[in-house]
Amino acid sequence: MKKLATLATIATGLALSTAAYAEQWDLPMAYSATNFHSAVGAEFAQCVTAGTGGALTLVTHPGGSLFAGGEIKRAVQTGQVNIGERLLSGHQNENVLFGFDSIPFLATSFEDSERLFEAAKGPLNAALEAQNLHMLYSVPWPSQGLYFNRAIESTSEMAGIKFRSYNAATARLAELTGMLPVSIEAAEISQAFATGVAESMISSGSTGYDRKVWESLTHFYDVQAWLPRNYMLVNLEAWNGLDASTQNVMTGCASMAEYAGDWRSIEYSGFTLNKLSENGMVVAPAGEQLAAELREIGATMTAEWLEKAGAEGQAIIDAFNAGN
Ligand code: PCA
Repeated sequence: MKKLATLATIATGLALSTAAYAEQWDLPMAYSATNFHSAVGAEFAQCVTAGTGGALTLVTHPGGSLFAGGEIKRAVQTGQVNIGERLLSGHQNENVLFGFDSIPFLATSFEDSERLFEAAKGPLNAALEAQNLHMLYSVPWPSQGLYFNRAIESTSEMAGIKFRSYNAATARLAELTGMLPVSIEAAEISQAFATGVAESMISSGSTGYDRKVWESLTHFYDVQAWLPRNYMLVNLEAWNGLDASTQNVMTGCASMAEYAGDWRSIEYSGFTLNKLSENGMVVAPAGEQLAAELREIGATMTAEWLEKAGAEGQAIIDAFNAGN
Protein backbone atom coordinates (compact mmCIF):
# COMPACT_ATOMS: atom_id res chain seq x y z
CA MET A 1 0.00 0.00 0.00
CA LYS A 2 2.75 2.34 1.04
CA LYS A 3 4.69 1.45 -2.09
CA LEU A 4 1.66 2.21 -4.23
CA ALA A 5 1.21 5.57 -2.55
CA THR A 6 4.86 6.38 -3.16
CA LEU A 7 4.55 5.49 -6.84
CA ALA A 8 1.47 7.64 -7.09
CA THR A 9 3.36 10.52 -5.52
CA ILE A 10 6.22 10.13 -7.97
CA ALA A 11 3.79 9.96 -10.89
CA THR A 12 2.03 13.11 -9.74
CA GLY A 13 5.38 14.82 -9.28
CA LEU A 14 6.41 13.90 -12.80
CA ALA A 15 3.16 15.09 -14.25
CA LEU A 16 3.55 18.37 -12.40
CA SER A 17 7.12 18.88 -13.45
CA THR A 18 6.25 18.21 -17.10
CA ALA A 19 3.33 20.60 -16.82
CA ALA A 20 5.60 23.24 -15.33
CA TYR A 21 7.78 23.19 -18.45
CA ALA A 22 5.04 22.56 -21.00
CA GLU A 23 3.58 25.51 -22.83
CA GLN A 24 0.57 25.61 -25.08
CA TRP A 25 0.23 28.25 -27.79
CA ASP A 26 -2.97 28.89 -29.68
CA LEU A 27 -2.40 29.33 -33.42
CA PRO A 28 -5.18 31.23 -35.24
CA MET A 29 -5.48 30.84 -39.02
CA ALA A 30 -7.88 32.70 -41.34
CA TYR A 31 -8.66 30.05 -43.93
CA SER A 32 -10.80 26.91 -43.70
CA ALA A 33 -9.33 23.75 -42.20
CA THR A 34 -9.46 22.01 -45.59
CA ASN A 35 -7.49 24.76 -47.35
CA PHE A 36 -3.91 23.71 -48.15
CA HIS A 37 -2.36 26.59 -46.16
CA SER A 38 -4.30 25.48 -43.10
CA ALA A 39 -3.34 21.83 -43.71
CA VAL A 40 0.33 22.87 -43.87
CA GLY A 41 -0.13 24.95 -40.71
CA ALA A 42 -1.65 21.96 -38.92
CA GLU A 43 1.29 19.75 -39.96
CA PHE A 44 3.70 22.45 -38.81
CA ALA A 45 1.93 22.53 -35.43
CA GLN A 46 2.16 18.74 -35.08
CA CYS A 47 5.83 18.82 -36.07
CA VAL A 48 6.63 21.39 -33.35
CA THR A 49 4.55 19.59 -30.73
CA ALA A 50 6.19 16.23 -31.52
CA GLY A 51 9.67 17.70 -32.00
CA THR A 52 9.67 19.39 -28.60
CA GLY A 53 8.21 16.29 -26.92
CA GLY A 54 5.17 18.34 -26.01
CA ALA A 55 7.19 21.03 -24.23
CA LEU A 56 5.62 23.44 -26.72
CA THR A 57 2.21 22.38 -28.00
CA LEU A 58 0.69 24.39 -30.85
CA VAL A 59 -3.11 24.26 -31.10
CA THR A 60 -4.49 25.42 -34.48
CA HIS A 61 -7.75 27.33 -34.89
CA PRO A 62 -8.58 27.48 -38.65
CA GLY A 63 -11.36 29.33 -40.45
CA GLY A 64 -11.00 32.55 -38.46
CA SER A 65 -12.54 30.76 -35.45
CA LEU A 66 -10.25 32.37 -32.85
CA PHE A 67 -9.43 35.63 -34.65
CA ALA A 68 -10.72 36.74 -38.07
CA GLY A 69 -8.04 37.11 -40.76
CA GLY A 70 -7.87 40.87 -40.37
CA GLU A 71 -7.20 40.57 -36.62
CA ILE A 72 -4.53 37.88 -36.56
CA LYS A 73 -1.44 40.03 -37.08
CA ARG A 74 -2.39 42.49 -34.35
CA ALA A 75 -3.22 39.63 -31.99
CA VAL A 76 0.27 38.16 -32.49
CA GLN A 77 2.01 41.55 -32.35
CA THR A 78 0.39 42.43 -29.05
CA GLY A 79 0.86 38.98 -27.53
CA GLN A 80 -2.84 38.08 -27.29
CA VAL A 81 -1.57 34.93 -28.98
CA ASN A 82 2.08 34.07 -29.64
CA ILE A 83 1.73 32.70 -33.16
CA GLY A 84 -0.63 32.90 -36.15
CA GLU A 85 -0.93 32.39 -39.89
CA ARG A 86 -2.17 35.06 -42.27
CA LEU A 87 -2.16 36.65 -45.74
CA LEU A 88 0.92 38.93 -45.82
CA SER A 89 -0.47 41.51 -48.27
CA GLY A 90 -3.46 42.00 -45.98
CA HIS A 91 -1.15 44.50 -44.20
CA GLN A 92 -0.24 46.60 -47.20
CA ASN A 93 -2.14 49.51 -45.66
CA GLU A 94 0.37 49.60 -42.78
CA ASN A 95 3.48 49.27 -44.90
CA VAL A 96 3.52 49.18 -48.69
CA LEU A 97 6.37 46.63 -48.53
CA PHE A 98 3.89 43.99 -47.36
CA GLY A 99 2.28 44.27 -50.80
CA PHE A 100 5.43 43.33 -52.76
CA ASP A 101 3.72 40.08 -53.81
CA SER A 102 0.55 41.75 -55.19
CA ILE A 103 2.09 43.84 -57.96
CA PRO A 104 0.19 42.85 -61.13
CA PHE A 105 2.07 40.77 -63.69
CA LEU A 106 5.47 41.13 -61.98
CA ALA A 107 5.89 37.53 -60.74
CA THR A 108 3.25 35.24 -62.20
CA SER A 109 4.80 31.77 -61.96
CA PHE A 110 5.76 29.77 -58.89
CA GLU A 111 9.45 30.10 -59.77
CA ASP A 112 9.21 33.88 -60.13
CA SER A 113 7.19 34.15 -56.94
CA GLU A 114 10.00 32.32 -55.13
CA ARG A 115 12.65 34.62 -56.57
CA LEU A 116 10.65 37.73 -55.75
CA PHE A 117 10.26 36.46 -52.19
CA GLU A 118 14.03 35.96 -51.91
CA ALA A 119 14.57 39.50 -53.23
CA ALA A 120 12.12 40.92 -50.68
CA LYS A 121 13.10 38.84 -47.65
CA GLY A 122 15.69 41.20 -46.15
CA PRO A 123 13.55 44.37 -45.99
CA LEU A 124 10.47 42.29 -45.20
CA ASN A 125 12.07 40.63 -42.17
CA ALA A 126 13.33 44.01 -40.96
CA ALA A 127 9.84 45.55 -41.28
CA LEU A 128 8.32 42.64 -39.39
CA GLU A 129 10.91 42.74 -36.62
CA ALA A 130 10.26 46.45 -36.16
CA GLN A 131 6.67 45.40 -35.44
CA ASN A 132 7.68 42.78 -32.86
CA LEU A 133 7.18 39.91 -35.32
CA HIS A 134 9.33 37.09 -36.62
CA MET A 135 8.44 35.25 -39.86
CA LEU A 136 8.84 31.47 -39.68
CA TYR A 137 7.83 30.48 -43.19
CA SER A 138 5.79 31.66 -46.15
CA VAL A 139 3.83 29.80 -48.85
CA PRO A 140 2.28 31.30 -52.03
CA TRP A 141 -1.30 30.95 -53.17
CA PRO A 142 -1.75 29.79 -56.76
CA SER A 143 -1.96 32.63 -59.29
CA GLN A 144 -4.86 35.02 -59.18
CA GLY A 145 -7.68 35.08 -61.73
CA LEU A 146 -10.91 37.02 -62.10
CA TYR A 147 -14.27 35.54 -61.10
CA PHE A 148 -17.58 36.88 -62.45
CA ASN A 149 -21.23 35.89 -62.65
CA ARG A 150 -21.30 36.65 -66.39
CA ALA A 151 -18.97 36.70 -69.38
CA ILE A 152 -16.70 39.78 -69.44
CA GLU A 153 -14.80 40.89 -72.52
CA SER A 154 -13.48 44.29 -71.45
CA THR A 155 -13.08 46.48 -68.38
CA SER A 156 -15.91 48.72 -69.63
CA GLU A 157 -18.29 45.85 -68.80
CA MET A 158 -17.07 45.79 -65.20
CA ALA A 159 -18.37 49.22 -64.22
CA GLY A 160 -20.54 49.06 -61.11
CA ILE A 161 -19.91 45.36 -60.36
CA LYS A 162 -19.60 44.67 -56.62
CA PHE A 163 -16.11 43.28 -56.17
CA ARG A 164 -14.86 41.36 -53.14
CA SER A 165 -11.39 42.60 -52.16
CA TYR A 166 -8.87 41.01 -49.76
CA ASN A 167 -6.09 43.62 -49.66
CA ALA A 168 -5.23 47.15 -50.84
CA ALA A 169 -4.10 45.96 -54.30
CA THR A 170 -7.37 44.16 -55.00
CA ALA A 171 -9.37 47.20 -53.87
CA ARG A 172 -7.26 49.42 -56.15
CA LEU A 173 -7.79 47.01 -59.06
CA ALA A 174 -11.53 47.35 -58.50
CA GLU A 175 -11.31 51.15 -58.54
CA LEU A 176 -9.27 51.21 -61.73
CA THR A 177 -11.79 48.97 -63.50
CA GLY A 178 -14.79 50.94 -62.24
CA MET A 179 -15.95 48.20 -59.88
CA LEU A 180 -17.10 48.73 -56.30
CA PRO A 181 -14.72 47.12 -53.81
CA VAL A 182 -16.05 45.53 -50.64
CA SER A 183 -13.62 43.89 -48.21
CA ILE A 184 -14.72 40.37 -47.25
CA GLU A 185 -12.79 37.56 -45.51
CA ALA A 186 -12.51 34.31 -47.47
CA ALA A 187 -14.48 32.58 -44.71
CA GLU A 188 -17.48 34.79 -45.59
CA ILE A 189 -17.43 34.80 -49.39
CA SER A 190 -19.85 31.95 -50.17
CA GLN A 191 -22.52 33.88 -48.34
CA ALA A 192 -21.50 37.20 -49.88
CA PHE A 193 -21.89 35.78 -53.39
CA ALA A 194 -25.12 33.96 -52.55
CA THR A 195 -26.71 37.14 -51.22
CA GLY A 196 -25.34 39.44 -53.93
CA VAL A 197 -23.18 41.49 -51.53
CA ALA A 198 -20.40 40.65 -53.99
CA GLU A 199 -20.55 39.51 -57.62
CA SER A 200 -16.91 39.22 -58.52
CA MET A 201 -13.42 38.79 -57.06
CA ILE A 202 -9.82 38.12 -57.89
CA SER A 203 -8.48 35.00 -56.22
CA SER A 204 -6.99 31.58 -56.87
CA GLY A 205 -8.81 28.51 -58.13
CA SER A 206 -8.06 27.20 -54.66
CA THR A 207 -10.26 29.72 -52.83
CA GLY A 208 -13.00 29.37 -55.46
CA TYR A 209 -12.93 25.62 -54.91
CA ASP A 210 -12.80 25.85 -51.10
CA ARG A 211 -15.81 28.16 -51.08
CA LYS A 212 -17.75 26.36 -53.87
CA VAL A 213 -18.24 29.62 -55.73
CA TRP A 214 -19.84 27.83 -58.71
CA GLU A 215 -23.03 27.98 -56.68
CA SER A 216 -23.17 31.71 -57.54
CA LEU A 217 -20.48 32.52 -60.13
CA THR A 218 -20.03 31.36 -63.71
CA HIS A 219 -16.68 32.54 -65.12
CA PHE A 220 -13.05 32.28 -64.06
CA TYR A 221 -10.55 34.19 -66.22
CA ASP A 222 -7.08 32.81 -65.55
CA VAL A 223 -5.30 36.17 -65.91
CA GLN A 224 -2.38 35.14 -63.63
CA ALA A 225 -2.06 38.54 -62.04
CA TRP A 226 0.18 37.62 -59.07
CA LEU A 227 0.75 34.98 -56.36
CA PRO A 228 0.09 36.47 -52.91
CA ARG A 229 1.67 34.75 -49.92
CA ASN A 230 0.57 33.57 -46.52
CA TYR A 231 3.07 33.52 -43.69
CA MET A 232 3.49 32.01 -40.24
CA LEU A 233 4.34 34.79 -37.81
CA VAL A 234 5.45 34.60 -34.20
CA ASN A 235 5.58 37.30 -31.55
CA LEU A 236 9.24 38.35 -31.44
CA GLU A 237 9.46 38.56 -27.64
CA ALA A 238 7.84 35.14 -27.29
CA TRP A 239 10.28 33.82 -29.90
CA ASN A 240 13.27 35.31 -28.09
CA GLY A 241 11.99 33.76 -24.87
CA LEU A 242 12.23 30.23 -26.26
CA ASP A 243 15.34 28.16 -25.57
CA ALA A 244 17.67 27.42 -28.49
CA SER A 245 16.54 23.82 -28.93
CA THR A 246 12.86 24.80 -29.19
CA GLN A 247 13.78 27.51 -31.69
CA ASN A 248 15.73 24.93 -33.70
CA VAL A 249 12.76 22.57 -33.80
CA MET A 250 10.50 25.40 -34.95
CA THR A 251 12.91 26.54 -37.63
CA GLY A 252 13.31 22.96 -38.90
CA CYS A 253 9.55 22.40 -38.95
CA ALA A 254 9.13 25.76 -40.71
CA SER A 255 11.53 24.75 -43.53
CA MET A 256 9.61 21.53 -44.05
CA ALA A 257 6.30 23.40 -44.01
CA GLU A 258 7.55 25.87 -46.63
CA TYR A 259 8.75 23.06 -48.86
CA ALA A 260 5.55 21.03 -48.49
CA GLY A 261 3.41 24.15 -48.90
CA ASP A 262 5.10 25.14 -52.16
CA TRP A 263 4.39 21.71 -53.59
CA ARG A 264 0.83 21.64 -52.43
CA SER A 265 0.20 25.06 -53.94
CA ILE A 266 1.54 23.87 -57.32
CA GLU A 267 -0.42 20.61 -57.22
CA TYR A 268 -3.57 22.26 -55.98
CA SER A 269 -3.46 24.84 -58.74
CA GLY A 270 -4.35 22.44 -61.58
CA PHE A 271 -6.63 20.33 -59.41
CA THR A 272 -8.82 23.24 -58.33
CA LEU A 273 -9.12 24.78 -61.82
CA ASN A 274 -10.36 21.38 -63.04
CA LYS A 275 -12.87 21.29 -60.21
CA LEU A 276 -14.21 24.72 -61.15
CA SER A 277 -14.90 23.56 -64.69
CA GLU A 278 -16.24 20.16 -63.55
CA ASN A 279 -18.75 22.13 -61.54
CA GLY A 280 -19.92 24.05 -64.58
CA MET A 281 -17.78 27.18 -64.60
CA VAL A 282 -16.17 28.56 -67.74
CA VAL A 283 -12.42 28.48 -67.02
CA ALA A 284 -10.51 30.35 -69.72
CA PRO A 285 -7.79 32.91 -70.36
CA ALA A 286 -8.95 36.52 -70.62
CA GLY A 287 -9.84 37.65 -74.14
CA GLU A 288 -7.35 39.84 -75.98
CA GLN A 289 -9.00 43.16 -75.17
CA LEU A 290 -9.48 42.40 -71.48
CA ALA A 291 -5.92 41.10 -71.19
CA ALA A 292 -4.50 44.26 -72.81
CA GLU A 293 -6.56 46.55 -70.58
CA LEU A 294 -5.52 44.65 -67.47
CA ARG A 295 -1.85 44.99 -68.46
CA GLU A 296 -2.28 48.75 -68.61
CA ILE A 297 -3.88 48.78 -65.18
CA GLY A 298 -1.04 46.58 -63.98
CA ALA A 299 1.49 49.16 -65.20
CA THR A 300 -0.36 51.91 -63.30
CA MET A 301 -0.43 49.83 -60.12
CA THR A 302 3.26 48.98 -60.43
CA ALA A 303 4.12 52.67 -60.77
CA GLU A 304 1.94 53.51 -57.76
CA TRP A 305 3.58 50.81 -55.66
CA LEU A 306 7.06 51.97 -56.59
CA GLU A 307 6.21 55.57 -55.82
CA LYS A 308 5.16 54.59 -52.30
CA ALA A 309 7.86 51.97 -51.69
CA GLY A 310 10.68 54.30 -52.81
CA ALA A 311 14.30 53.13 -53.05
CA GLU A 312 13.64 50.05 -50.93
CA GLY A 313 10.89 48.88 -53.27
CA GLN A 314 12.97 49.65 -56.35
CA ALA A 315 15.83 47.60 -54.90
CA ILE A 316 13.53 44.58 -54.52
CA ILE A 317 12.31 44.84 -58.11
CA ASP A 318 15.85 45.41 -59.41
CA ALA A 319 17.13 42.35 -57.54
CA PHE A 320 14.25 40.32 -58.92
CA ASN A 321 14.79 41.56 -62.50
CA ALA A 322 18.52 40.97 -62.25
CA GLY A 323 17.76 37.24 -62.11
CA ASN A 324 15.54 37.33 -65.20
N1 PCA B 1 -7.10 33.26 -51.69
C1 PCA B 1 -7.15 34.20 -50.63
C2 PCA B 1 -6.04 35.16 -50.90
C3 PCA B 1 -5.51 34.81 -52.23
C4 PCA B 1 -6.21 33.58 -52.61
O1 PCA B 1 -5.99 32.91 -53.61
C5 PCA B 1 -8.44 34.93 -50.57
O2 PCA B 1 -9.13 35.00 -51.59
O3 PCA B 1 -8.74 35.46 -49.51
